[in-house]
Amino acid sequence: MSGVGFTRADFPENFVFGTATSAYQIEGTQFGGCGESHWDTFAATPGNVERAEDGAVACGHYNTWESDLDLIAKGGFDAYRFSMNWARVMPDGQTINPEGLDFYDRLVDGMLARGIRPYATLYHWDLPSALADKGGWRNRDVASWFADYTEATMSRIGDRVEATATINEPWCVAWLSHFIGGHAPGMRDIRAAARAMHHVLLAHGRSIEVMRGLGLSNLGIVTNLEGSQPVDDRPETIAAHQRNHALYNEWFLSGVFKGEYPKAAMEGLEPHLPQGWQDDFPTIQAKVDWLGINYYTRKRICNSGGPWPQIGEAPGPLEKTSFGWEIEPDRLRHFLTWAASEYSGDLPIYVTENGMAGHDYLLDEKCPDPQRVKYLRDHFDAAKQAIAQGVPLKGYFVWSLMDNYEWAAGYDKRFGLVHVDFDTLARTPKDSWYAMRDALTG
Ligand code: PNW
Repeated sequence: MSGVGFTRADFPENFVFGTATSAYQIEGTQFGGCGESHWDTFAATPGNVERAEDGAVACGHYNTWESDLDLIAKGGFDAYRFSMNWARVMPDGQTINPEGLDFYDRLVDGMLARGIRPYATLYHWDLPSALADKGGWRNRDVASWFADYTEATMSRIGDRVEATATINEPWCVAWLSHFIGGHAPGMRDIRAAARAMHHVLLAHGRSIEVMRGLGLSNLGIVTNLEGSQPVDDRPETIAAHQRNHALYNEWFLSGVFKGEYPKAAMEGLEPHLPQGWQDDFPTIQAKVDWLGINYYTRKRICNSGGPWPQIGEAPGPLEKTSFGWEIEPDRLRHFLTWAASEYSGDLPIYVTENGMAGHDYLLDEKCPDPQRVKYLRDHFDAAKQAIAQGVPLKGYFVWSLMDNYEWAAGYDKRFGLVHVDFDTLARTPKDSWYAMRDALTG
């Protein structure tokens, strides 16, 4: 089988095929009166990001959005998942930058003009520095700040978007950023992490309430699920795996859909949760209309021997991407069936991100990326199997439209269907873009 191995006929009618990006990773914060976010300061601190690269220019999408939207339309995609940069909309975290809202307004209209359905994400990690300075996700007030930002943004574009997600990947926002220290603000502090784990869900709930108040519908949240595979069956290995699975995969789904936090994570987090946390569940459980799942890989978990949560990682035997992430397509099928049966029931589910980083380079003005084509073939196949097993999967967004700022890894981890030359900002569709186009327009 060549190409991505499917046609539209292999999926239910009206299945949404899309591609995704996020604001900070592509727009360029030096354009359009964008304010400073904690990612700018994090990137400026040596040791945090490869080559200290930042999103000042990124793909320059702020200026090239029209031709970038053309690439989505010509690729045959039905939908585009994008995010708004909070610091572009509110540079000081409070005052609206009209130029910022105008940009997203044009962008949404540009999608509609091309027949592309807009799937908006409110928070893909660009917290204004002014709010980070006040404690950011550690401060309970973040829920009110996020509610105000939601209101400002959605009262402007909400009438034209197809669907809206509040938070992208709460695990990254809370745990990766405040306990592991891998993303902004780069903290390694259990108390900060516990507070962020709770406040990110409170902010999500408040945001949903605000959007309901505006009369908007089709609202959801995007969680990232990662395979947690114990390296052996020793009790301490299994316990480390259970803590990892609870912190990574269960915490947010359990909060939103069950109004409780998983026991295996509570052991270490409960003493650090903000006072009165139990009373917030009615807000956290605000009804959502769909669930987004980002899936990339699995990790093999061992006991680190260190302090709680004792989560260690061991190298695995599966084929890897250029990020060193193991490729395990069947885990996507597993997570889709698991999320539906344990949490979201009949609610529509979307794969809001899936894709891989490659060492992609141009060769005679082409960009061959056979590993990505196969990756997509195998993961779309897994999605198809999940549907056959009864999962109400309604759409699938490939991460990413184009190579972009891959956070702490900077610019050399290339996830795009379209190659970007970061010196000239020239775009070149990769073989995977052509393969998707052939599948979607064939
Ligand atoms: C997701 N981890 O990030 C994000 O939503 C994207 O912005 C990003 O480009 C994409 O996946 C690829 O990385 C993650 O360390 C970043 O486990 C890091 C992790 C998980 C997801």
